Amino acid sequence: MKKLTDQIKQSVPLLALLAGLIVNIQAFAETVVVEHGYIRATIPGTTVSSAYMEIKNTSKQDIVLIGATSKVSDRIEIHEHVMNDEMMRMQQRESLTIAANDSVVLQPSGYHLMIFNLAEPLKVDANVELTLQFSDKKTVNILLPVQSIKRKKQKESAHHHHH
Ligand SMILES: [Cu+2]
Repeated sequence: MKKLTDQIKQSVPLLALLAGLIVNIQAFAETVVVEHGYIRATIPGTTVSSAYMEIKNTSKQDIVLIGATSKVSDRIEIHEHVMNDEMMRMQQRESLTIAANDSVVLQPSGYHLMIFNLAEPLKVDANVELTLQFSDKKTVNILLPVQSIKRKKQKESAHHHHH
């Protein structure tokens, strides 16, 4: 049982790598590299989730992310967290510019893709196809593994035991 769990854990970085490879297949996507991507598993009783990743723009022109689409949801928004009266709040952004030869990180408490109206819960170790929509009708397809925040914590503590 322990070995099986280890294998599942190891498959997560592999899938992130795969997401990167799939991105490279398309023409425009050759200049856009998505790494460390994942989607949060849904909390029981909710129909929302969020996606995180690092988007690298290796081209000499700025690119502008304007949204995302997926079969799992009809409403995905670009969000950011802002400090408001010493409270962290989420707000929608119309777009997210990734400067030439630069990258933007979508991460908890920062930028993220907010996924609403999930028809089915997202379960750990499933994969979700997402199409990133950029200005000028450019798109990049990515495959993101579903991860739970709980698992990440377990991973870290397991790592510490090795030392
Ligand atoms: Cu949000």
